[in-house]
This record gives sequence, structure tokens and C-alpha cells, in this order.
Amino acid sequence: MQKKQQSDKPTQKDEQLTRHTEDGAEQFLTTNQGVRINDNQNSLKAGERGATLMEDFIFREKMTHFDHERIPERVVHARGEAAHGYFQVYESMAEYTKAGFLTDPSRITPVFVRFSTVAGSRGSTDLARDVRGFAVKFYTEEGNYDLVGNNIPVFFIQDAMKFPDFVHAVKPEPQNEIPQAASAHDTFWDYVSISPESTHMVLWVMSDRAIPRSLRMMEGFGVHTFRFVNEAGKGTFVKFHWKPLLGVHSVAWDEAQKISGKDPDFHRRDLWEAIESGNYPEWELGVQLVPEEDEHKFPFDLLDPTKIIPEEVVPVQRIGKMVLNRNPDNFFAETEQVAFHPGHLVPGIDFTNDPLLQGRLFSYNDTQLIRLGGPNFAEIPINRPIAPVHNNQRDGFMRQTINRSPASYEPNTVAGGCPYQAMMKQGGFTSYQERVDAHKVRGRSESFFDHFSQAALFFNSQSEPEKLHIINAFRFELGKVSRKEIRQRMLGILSQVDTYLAEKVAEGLGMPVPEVLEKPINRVRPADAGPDEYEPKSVPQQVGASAALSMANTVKDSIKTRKIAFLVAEGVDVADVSAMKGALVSAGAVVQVIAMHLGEVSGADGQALAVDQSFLTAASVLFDAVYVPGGADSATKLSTIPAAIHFVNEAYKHCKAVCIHKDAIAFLRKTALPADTPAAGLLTGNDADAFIQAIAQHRFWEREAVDDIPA
Ligand code: HDD
Repeated sequence: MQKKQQSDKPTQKDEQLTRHTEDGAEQFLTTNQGVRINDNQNSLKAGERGATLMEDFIFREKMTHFDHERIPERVVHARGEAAHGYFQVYESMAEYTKAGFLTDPSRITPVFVRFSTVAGSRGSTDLARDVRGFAVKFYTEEGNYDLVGNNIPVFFIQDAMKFPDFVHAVKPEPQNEIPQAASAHDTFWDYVSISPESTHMVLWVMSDRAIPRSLRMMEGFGVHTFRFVNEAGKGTFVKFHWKPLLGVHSVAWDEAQKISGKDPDFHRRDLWEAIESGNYPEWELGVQLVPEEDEHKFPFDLLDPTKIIPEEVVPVQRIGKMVLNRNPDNFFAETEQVAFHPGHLVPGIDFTNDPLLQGRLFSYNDTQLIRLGGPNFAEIPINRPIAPVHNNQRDGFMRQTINRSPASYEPNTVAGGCPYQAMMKQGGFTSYQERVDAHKVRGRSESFFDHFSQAALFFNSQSEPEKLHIINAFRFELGKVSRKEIRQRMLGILSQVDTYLAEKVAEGLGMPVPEVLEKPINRVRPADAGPDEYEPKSVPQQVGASAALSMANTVKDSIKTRKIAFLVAEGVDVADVSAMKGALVSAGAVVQVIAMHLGEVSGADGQALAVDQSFLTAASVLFDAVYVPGGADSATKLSTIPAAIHFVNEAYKHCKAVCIHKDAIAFLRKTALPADTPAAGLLTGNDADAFIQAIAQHRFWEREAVDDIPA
């Protein structure tokens, strides 16, 4: 049951951060030592035309700081954006976990969430075909808990040992650092074509999930199976999900590529603007719970991060809501310096032995040491817990805390034994007492060896347009691969997933599907087997298709925050513009008026209409729908503007809702849109309700069946 959420009251974390902020308003400019600066334009010189003096401490301080402003970008997930907010659980989950933020419905837990792409550098485009990072830091009363997930529920590899190789393969190639933020190159496809365990994830990455319409419209997943632990010490397996209240929506691939040029900050801007305008992004936290006794009841291993538990098999229970309601004050201080780590745990949640998760537990802390410059990064304001910190860790670069105690060791008597260890009942963290009885081996369980069944489950669950997009994505990506043998091997892998998929991709590549599957060079093997004894297995899954895997079944009941372009020229019917705009805005959409030039256009009745953007700065790919309002003169003028015709053609090609007032039928005839036959999502008239309903559908993908729009 959903409970009323809290307001915009500052959280405890907001208040803590405020103590570290400054804004310089009404203040003098000073050095870092607080000395007021009298001239910030000129260095100190030996004479007006003379050399700069070494003693110019003001110049030296300013320049030295500047020279040291950059820190290493994240080795993966370098490009990101973040926001503050809060989380609240609907009802106590105490039956399964003792985590305070999941058991007390009255608790407002502050969060900081960073979204990211994986492969690109800090300055790369938002619309890369890529996985999106979805990292949530919960500042709980018992310490920080980080849920460091992605928008795709599985991963490329099963063991963290493979992560550096995988990342080297997907990153730009080492000889020339090409391509930026793209997997469409030889080394990525070389790697995955010989690593069958990547197949399921590759299917997801070739799907529209990898090109979201908005960060606010994507799901999040913890990926691994984690463990809840209740007060009695009983464990329950748990998979985490974030379900966006606006539904899961994506753009078209042609559109994504164009957005990358028109506005490479598209997702970052969208998130920022939504929060600034009070349209706070919201997700429900979902959990799939599996009793420990059921661990082996699945046709896959719960510890294998390349597998999902279909929602039809274990339903997702929605247990709470997260709202993002505040943009950061400073990108570097907050978004860049935030340090996530799957090992940031609180009592009530624990790990499993998923070998990918186990390796992550080492990597994240290690990477922060180089990225943030030393072991005191937890003292950076954005990383500080709201729970008090007391321990005997001391010193190191940039230490902030002034520890007063005479003892920096424990046990001690000189400080009265403080700080004390906490017993379990006092909130002390104790690891889940899993029984382990095994040999030490370097190898993998055979229960991880089914690499294709869930890839097939994913493909079978897609709607026809989604399948087409996957096929086209493979054609695009493999089309950029220069080595024929890599394309060939990949077709072999696809033939193990779905014959139709392999054949359609092969057709696009002008190559046959190989009749005999070349044995993948997969070095994954059971500990006691030789390299040649490995064979992927195929295990029947519990369901053949899962509705939750298709975006066709997502929420389509709202046009909140959707951006609608109104194309106008002199002579436009201003009353019609106002009526349509009024209806769309009341339904939560954002309307922008686009004309040949900025300023104003005069309407048919002489009334002036303000213009938001010209055709020079606006592009159809930055909008969700288009309206061409009434006013015969305006429509006639638009018919002579190639940019206006292109705008509508392109919006239509990308399957968006298009509404053309009946006064503008002549303009419609100038476009490549069908003027005389009905087409899905193409409305003629000015019926606002019908237009709103069409926009809410997000896209009319069925239009792609007729690919005759030159845009
Ligand atoms: Fe990772 C960053 C998510 C596997 C090693 N990872 C990073 C971020 C996200 C993820 C969202 C960005 C955090 C931020 O915004 O600062 N990573 C995942 C998921 C994985 C995964 C969902 C699989 C389920 N990662 C993974 C493995 C390793 C790493 C197997 C290494 C063993 N990941 C890192 C890292 C990064 C990182 C190198 C780079 C920057 C950072 O940690 O802080 O340590």
C-alpha cells in the first residue's frame, strides 16, 4: 500500500552538506588564507613592462590550484550526473530484514543518486548505445548503504577476474583511442564473440534499453542476488529493482545518433530541468524475495549475474518510493567526488557468493584511492554518513577530522576503552553466518554454464518492433566491425539464441549464418576439467516469455514532462496556439514555440506570439511530439521552410505523435507524411484530448514497417 510521501523539507544530509557550502554573495574576494585581494587582473611585476615576481603569492596560489584541478575520471562510468532526494519504505520489511530504512515507514532516508554511461569519457555524449549506471547512496541512520546497479538486470561476465579484460575490449581501441563511447568496434565484438556468457547481456544492450528517452524513464537493477537478514538472523535472497513511475521509454537509434550532435547533454539536461521545474523523478523500489530453502529450485544459479529471475516466477513486490528533488550545488564537489561501493552495507543486508559481486567488493574501494587521492575520501562532504563516525583510523592525505582521543588503538585503557565495539543488539554489524564446506578451487560451477536460454527468453519476450530494433542494432554494430571472422563468429553465437535473429542479422551483413558453431574460445570451465572439455549447456527455463521484459507493456498513461514543439510562422492562429498549449501544459507537458527567428511572430489577428527557439537551435529529435497550429498564412509560410518540413518528417520517421491543424493540410502535403490515408499517431485537426492520448503512447513503432520518410 502506498503511503503519503514527505514534502521537500531538507533532509539530515542536506543540512549536513549546508555546513560545507559557500556562495560568495556580498563577500570580498580572498586568497585561500582569507586575505582580501585588491587586483585579480594583474600579476605583480618588476615595472609595468617587467617580469612577474616570484613573491607574487596571490598569483602563485591561484595558478597552482588551477594546475591541480583535475582528478582521474572513473575508469568506467566516467560520464554521469546526479541528484539528491529521499527514500521511504511503504510498510515494514522486518520479516525479512532488520535494515532500519526498510523497517520504519516513518523514516525519510536521504539519498544521492548518480546515473552514468559506462564506456565513454567524462565529456562523451549521453545518447551512446550503452548500459546506464544507476548508483544509489542511502544515508541511513545506521550508516551509508550503496546500491550500485545498472539499468540492465544482468552483466557481461560471471566472474570479476574477467572485468579488466572486458573493459579493455569495450573501451576505445588502444592504438588510436577510437571510437569514443561506442561498442561498435572490433575489440568489443571480438571479446563477446568468444565469451558466450556475455550473450544474454549483449541482447539487452542491442535492445532499446540501451538508448533511454530519459534517465527518469528507465528501470534500475541491483543485478546480483543479495541477502536480507532479519533480527533473528534468518536470511532471504533478494534481487533489487527500481521501477520508474513514468514507465520505461526509449528513443530510436537514428534519433539517438542525431541527439548526440544536437545536444550531447540531453539526459543530463533533462534530469536537471525536470528537478528545477518541480517534476521530481520517482521510482518504486521493488524486491524479488527467495527463501533460502528455494536456492536450488531454479534452472539457473542465483549466484550467476548473467541471469534474471523472471517476474512471472517470482513477482516483484514494490516496497517503497524514491524521489529526486534537489539538483547538486556543485558538480565536482558532489557528482564527481561521490564514491560508491557495493561493500557499503548496513545491518540487515548482506552479500552472496556471486563471483562478480565478490570481486567488486575489492575494486571500488581500491579505485577511490587513486581517483580521490587517498584513504580519507569518506570525509568528503558528499560521502560522509549522517551516522556518527568513530574509529582508530588516523592520518593520511587530506585528513579533516581532528581526533582528540589520546588513544588511536583498541582495546585501550587510556581512553576508557572507547570507542567501544557494538554488540549485535546495539547495532553492531555481523556477517551472515553462511556455512561453507568446500575445496579451494580456481574455476566455475557448472550451474553457470547455460549461456543462451535466457538470451532466447529475452528475445522471445520482445514485441515485433523491439525485435526489429535488436536486429538493426546488431547489423549496425557488426557492420562497423572490420574483421570478417568476428562478424562470422557473432552470427554463430546468435544462431544459438534464435534462428530468425541470426538469419536477419546475417542478411544485413551479407553473410551466411555458419552451419557449424565455431567452438567459442571460452576459458570458463569447471575446476577439474581441461580447456577442451567445456560445452555450454541448455537448460529449459520456467517461462518461454516474460511480459516484464518488453517495454511495449510499460506505463503509457501520462505526458508529464514531455516536450512538444509548435511550429509557427507569421499569421498563426494565436487563439489555437493558446488553447492547445493550455491543454498540453495542464496535462504536465512542456511546450516550445519554434519559428524562423527568435523574438515574436504576429498572429492572424495581429496578436504577437513569443518564440522560444528558432529552427536553427531546435531539432525534432529534442522533442516528443509536434503540433502545427491553425492559421492558413502560417501554414503556407511553413510550406516554404525546408527546416519546418524536415522537422515534421523526422518526428514522424521517429514514430512520434504529430498533429496538424486542418488549416495546415497544404503544409502536410509538402511533407513525406501520408496526407490522405490514416496513419497511427498522425492527427489532423486540433483535438487536444486525442493529441494527449497519442503523446502518452510515446511512439508508434508500427510506422517503421513503411520506411519511406527521407529524414
Ligand atoms: Fe562497477 C563504477 C555498476 C561490475 C568496478 N560500477 C560503477 C558505477 C556503477 C557500476 C553504477 C558508477 C558508480 C558511480 O556513479 O560513481 N559495476 C556496476 C554493476 C556491475 C558492475 C551493476 C555488475 C553487476 N564494476 C563491476 C565489476 C568491477 C567493477 C565486476 C570490478 C571488479 N565499477 C568498478 C570500478 C568503478 C565502477 C572500477 C569505476 C569508478 C568507481 O568504481 O567508483 O571500481
